[in-house]
Amino acid sequence: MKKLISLFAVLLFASSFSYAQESKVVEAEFKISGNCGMCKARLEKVMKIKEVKFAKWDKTTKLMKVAYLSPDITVDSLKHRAAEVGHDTDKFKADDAVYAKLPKCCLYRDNPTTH
Ligand SMILES: [Cu+2]
Repeated sequence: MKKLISLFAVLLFASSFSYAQESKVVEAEFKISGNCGMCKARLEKVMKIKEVKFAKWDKTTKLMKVAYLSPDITVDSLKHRAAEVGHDTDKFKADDAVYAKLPKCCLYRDNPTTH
């Protein structure tokens, strides 16, 4: 019985903790390397998850503007998503193999352009 009560106490504590961390939409802006409209489409597509309410990347400034649910996800997790499809960020670099498979116009490391 004692064990059961302490189990309940733990559960109660855990649930009150999750109540305290209510999700809210926060905005952020961060740089992602890229070149063109195809990069834009790729980057905005990879940000399309339910925790992201808004995502827009500017090919001239290279800035990604997002509105996302915090603390459900983090900016770092979004930077990671960008790196996974071949785009470098300050935090995560894309795999060379993934980068090499990008269309020629998107190869921002070798030929930075904005067209
Ligand atoms: Cu591109």
